[in-house]
Amino acid sequence: MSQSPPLTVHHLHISQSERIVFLCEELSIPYELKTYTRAPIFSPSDLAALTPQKSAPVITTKNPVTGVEFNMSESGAIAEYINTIYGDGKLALKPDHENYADYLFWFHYSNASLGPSLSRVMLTTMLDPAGTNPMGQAIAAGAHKHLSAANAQLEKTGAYLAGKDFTLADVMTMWNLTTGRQWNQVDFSGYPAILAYLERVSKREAYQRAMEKAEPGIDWKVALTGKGPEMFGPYREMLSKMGVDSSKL
Ligand SMILES: N[C@@H](CCC(=O)N[C@@H](CS)C(=O)NCC(=O)O)C(=O)O
Repeated sequence: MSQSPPLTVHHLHISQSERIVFLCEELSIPYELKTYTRAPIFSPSDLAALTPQKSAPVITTKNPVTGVEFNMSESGAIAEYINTIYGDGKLALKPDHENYADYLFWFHYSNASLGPSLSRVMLTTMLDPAGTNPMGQAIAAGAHKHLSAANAQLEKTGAYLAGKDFTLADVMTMWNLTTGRQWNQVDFSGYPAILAYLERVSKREAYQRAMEKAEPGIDWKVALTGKGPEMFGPYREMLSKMGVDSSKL
């Protein structure tokens, strides 16, 4: 679309909104980036005021048909919106592509299965730090199941989640497998195809630009390793107040 309305991306540090910065860099579209610091865990009030969800990411843009300005949350919806309205659909496989089903599956898998399985690990870290509760063990096994599925798919494609083409599925999933690990300390050493994939995607200039812009305060390359990044500092402090010694996790 040649006359696309101006686009503002609201990014909360150490959050899945880095996906949207990555997407804009991949598409090489103009956007204004506004960044926010967690307060200390949840959204600060100015970000929370933008949508009823109070979450990140958010975009502010104008309806291209009516010209009315609006805010939108939910990263998967935002990714599809930007890719369609600003990116001419470049990062979506079309229905006549042989990997269309894979594309849809892995695009949705990120927020529907993989992400929630890792978030549940975050919760059991708080509730069952020793890992002795059978429910906690089932949750850890669930995360392993989803990571194994992603690992198997990447072993098969040797490239990206939907095959040889880089797509929105990869834009969505990178956060789960990198910075998102500041919220769950899952070791990826047993998933070699995922680690190779992280190296592959991180070599994309758009990813590097996005991480420099979105997270200038962190060494993002640590998140490409098996051990992964350190726990998010304010989260560690919160755990400590709850009596959880995160150094033992
Ligand atoms: N499913 C939503 C989840 C949004 C979400 O929970 N974002 C987190 C950051 S990872 C957030 O904004 N947390 C701060 C808060 O909820 O106050 C999406 O994909 O955008």
